[in-house]
Amino acid sequence: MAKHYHNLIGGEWLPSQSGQTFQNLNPADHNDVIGDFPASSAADVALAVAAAKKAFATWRLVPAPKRAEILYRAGQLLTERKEEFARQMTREMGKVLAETRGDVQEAIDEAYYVAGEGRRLFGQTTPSELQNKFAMSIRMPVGVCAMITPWNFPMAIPSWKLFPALVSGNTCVIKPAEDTPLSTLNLVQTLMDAGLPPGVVNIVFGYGPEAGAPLVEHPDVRAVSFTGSSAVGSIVAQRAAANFKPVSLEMGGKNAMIVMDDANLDLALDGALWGAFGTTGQRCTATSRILLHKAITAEFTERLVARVKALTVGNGLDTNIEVGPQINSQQIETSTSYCQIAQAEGAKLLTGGSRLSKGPHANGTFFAPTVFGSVTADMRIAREEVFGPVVSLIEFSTFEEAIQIANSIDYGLSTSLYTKDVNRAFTAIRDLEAGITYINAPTIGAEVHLPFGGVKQTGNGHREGNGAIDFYTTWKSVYVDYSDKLQ
Ligand code: TXE
Repeated sequence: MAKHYHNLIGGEWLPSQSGQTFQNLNPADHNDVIGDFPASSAADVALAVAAAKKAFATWRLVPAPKRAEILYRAGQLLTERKEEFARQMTREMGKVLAETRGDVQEAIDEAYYVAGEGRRLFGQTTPSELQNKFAMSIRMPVGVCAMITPWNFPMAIPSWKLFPALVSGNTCVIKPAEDTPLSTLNLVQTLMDAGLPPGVVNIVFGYGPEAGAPLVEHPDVRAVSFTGSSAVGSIVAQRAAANFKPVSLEMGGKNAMIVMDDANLDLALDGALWGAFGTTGQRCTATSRILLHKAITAEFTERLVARVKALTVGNGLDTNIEVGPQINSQQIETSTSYCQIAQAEGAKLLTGGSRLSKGPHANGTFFAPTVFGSVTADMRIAREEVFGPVVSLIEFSTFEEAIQIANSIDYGLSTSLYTKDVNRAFTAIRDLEAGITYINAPTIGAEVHLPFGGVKQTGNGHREGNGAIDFYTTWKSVYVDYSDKLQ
């Protein structure tokens, strides 16, 4: 019997106004139904925004250190519930248990980091031009904030958005991805259990065009934070701009790992496996291009393909499994289609390349870990985001050529260089066009207290990590004139 879940609006769990629902399935086993969730529409969004607006009147007056205490308590509760939530997340999202534990841990880290901000939220004092006049600027909350989130980090990403918004005195309406509603519900339920007052965070479940779009457009929503595809990000940005709302956009990546001829190849191979096949390649920071110096191409390729062939693919709850399913059949279609395009363009399929649908894979959306060799920088497989377990190997001759290839795409999120040459390492840090650069580690994300974001079509700035408070606050300039006369 499927469990029925409801929207959280003003502290009450409510079905959608229309009564419509959608089913959430385990991507590793479609016979396993996670539950039914409300398919919300503009009417539900309107109720949620009204509840958030009402709650803002009092939440903004709660002192920031007190707001922070609730987040700290939420961090403690998440720690107690980590294993339970990780297991539920693997069931609904598919990635292996070690990774879903990491996803919950990100939310815990964010809670403790942001709780500290409650005692900072620093403003500035500055000299005035006039005598006996005190000048300062203070941070103010922006009001009701909307969060639209994807399915690949279903607890971490909502926490990066909700927690800094809350400590800053805002109230929130979140619309999580339709593939992972339960993990976001678990996060918000924990906030409520930690003492968050009703209406301060509201959830509307449902599909993007029906529930996400009216949220972006609602006149009482003052800021919008979005993570997802570039196509939807562009729509969200335009709709938000039409209503003069600030918008934070975190979108795709086509992240390059450069392996020089002096690199520690054992380290680079481990990094390549984790970077390309962790989260089944469904990370915005996934290593999807490995740029190999011609002196090591043959050895690296042979060793990588052997390791990839040995990866175990299956249900992420089984601790022997290294790669879980893709989230849904749409993502399988995308991976399949890019594998066909790559071969048509002349790339060489070295392993994988198709859906796995027999035996233990029969009821889920599994894709074989895939490696393409002989890829050139102009091929679509080298330029466009696949968001699946598919990696391309591109050979280069010089360090300068590698940097040029790495930068030759429309995205700019995460990059990495494997070398022992300190001069090249620092040159790469300076010249790689990306929000994150790793030396001797794969293209992964950043810890919560560092800025997270990218350049070019990846997004519009570092508005997560330690840049988030800037997004969720606005400045007020304040003067106190103590001259008691006209100056
Ligand atoms: O993302 P969508 P999808 C990329 C990745 C993947 C592709 C598609 O390339 O293959 O996106 O994934 C909501 N107005 N990333 O389809 O559609 C939607 O309901 C308002 C990269 O899941 O962008 C969900 O909550 N909202 C990414 C969220 O937007 C709308 C992570 C993202 O959905 C909407 C995920 C609309 N018109 C996918 N349409 C990353 N950067 O990590 C949809 N949504």
